[in-house]
Amino acid sequence: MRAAVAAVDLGAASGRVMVADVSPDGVALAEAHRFDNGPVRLLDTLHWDAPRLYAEVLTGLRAAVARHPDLASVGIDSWAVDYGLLDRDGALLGNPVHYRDARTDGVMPTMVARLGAEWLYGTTGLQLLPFNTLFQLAAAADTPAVAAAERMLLIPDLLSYWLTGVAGTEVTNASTTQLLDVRTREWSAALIERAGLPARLFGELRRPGDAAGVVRPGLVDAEVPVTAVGSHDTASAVVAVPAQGERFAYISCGTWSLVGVELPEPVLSAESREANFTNEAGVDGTVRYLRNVMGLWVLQESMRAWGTLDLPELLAAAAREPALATLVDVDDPVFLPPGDMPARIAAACAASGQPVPDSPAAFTRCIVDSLALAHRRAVRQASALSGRDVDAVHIVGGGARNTLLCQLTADACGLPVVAGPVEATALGNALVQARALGVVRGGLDDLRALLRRTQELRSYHPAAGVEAAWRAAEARVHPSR
Ligand code: ADP
Ligand code: LRH
Repeated sequence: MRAAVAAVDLGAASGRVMVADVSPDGVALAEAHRFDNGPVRLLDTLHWDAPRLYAEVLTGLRAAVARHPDLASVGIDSWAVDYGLLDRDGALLGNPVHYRDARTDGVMPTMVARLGAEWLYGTTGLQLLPFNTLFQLAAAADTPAVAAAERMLLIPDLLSYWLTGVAGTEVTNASTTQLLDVRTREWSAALIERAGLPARLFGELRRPGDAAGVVRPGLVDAEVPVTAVGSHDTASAVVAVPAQGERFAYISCGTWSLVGVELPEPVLSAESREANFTNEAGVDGTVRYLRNVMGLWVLQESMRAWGTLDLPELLAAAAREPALATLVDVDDPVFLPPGDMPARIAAACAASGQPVPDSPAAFTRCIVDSLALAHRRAVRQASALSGRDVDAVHIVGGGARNTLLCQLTADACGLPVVAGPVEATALGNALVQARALGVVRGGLDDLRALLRRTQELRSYHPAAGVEAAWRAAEARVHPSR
């Protein structure tokens, strides 16, 4: 038995519609359509262009159906936390706001003080990020849009609604809102009430593998069902980490680096809260225990400032620069909003008494070294806080193509790194659909074994004798810890 399924995967920087040909022997992935994504500023607010994203998804699905008239299913995933509000007629109340918009400035501390940091962590298990949906909705609570809204749909659910006319909320992405109960995986009515949010916004939850409607007649040349997948991109990416056994850490490495381990139960200790680790809902009831590391965003945004387009050339030049010459804390919130990253890096270097990088290659080396260092910290903390031993680090996503970052991450962690698949998110999305169709069977171990058989992976081994240099580097960036 085999089937072709379409995986719609929207990242913060680019989106794609991939077609996966899945059978019990393996999975072959082909691109039907790829398009840019990014913020659009309207007056003072940073938005996503949701109608354009929908149009791009349709273009991709039409191309997929043209190649596979028997397309068996579609699944949609995207970045987390952002949402559209629908009125009582199902109309969108304004273009969704981008999570990097400044409307949440100052909201998180106020809300956390009101709710209590311990209670909030004990209820949701989530790391504090200023853009969590809880804080976005709190920032918008007094707007006419919220007053008129009947339903909040996260981005993949919004696109799914436009395709099918059926509204639903998929649970892995719902877990990133900081409004879900970490134990029951249902909306936390107590939290929604204490946060002063309207309960009507939070509708029925779907699980990965659930049926989610059928693409409306006339949109594509076939009757294609939509299947709920791990609609949080990181949930789908973790499904496709080609690890064997459980002693692994993963880095889903793209705009963000999501660094952690997969667990059967959440970790809700005070130490975990203080280290700002999150317990997001994974596929098959797993817990994605991880922390957000600022990721390749810093490099993407620096390249925008330089007007540089050739990433491989820039990385090759960075590889020739001296190692660990300048280091910044990439997780400093100063790097979160869009803007002049090289200027912010230069300011951070000057403030810490380091030489300021003097070329794009030197800046890039600083970013990649600093990111590898942040990977080391997060991998080690995830392991220590969860008690899960880690023998290898898997890097999936676009960052798996960055050979310099992969090698430096192996060196920094003192562990072998397995890089790939680059399109892990689309693969995880597709495999969950294929399993719902009965084309493949089993748990995550079985899906991962299938990927190991068919995906090209590359291994990096830590260089000998570099631990002291990375330990010293960590002490430079985090002197007190
Ligand atoms: P997202 O889903 O967050 O948009 P991706 O997983 O698509 O991110 O990864 C995008 C990142 O992959 C880019 O920021 C870039 O740094 C990296 N990348 C893409 N192509 C290459 C390449 N040829 N060499 C090295 N890195 C690459
Ligand atoms: C990665 C991601 C991440 C979230 C962020 C908003 O694309 O989904 O897991 O924290 O976007």
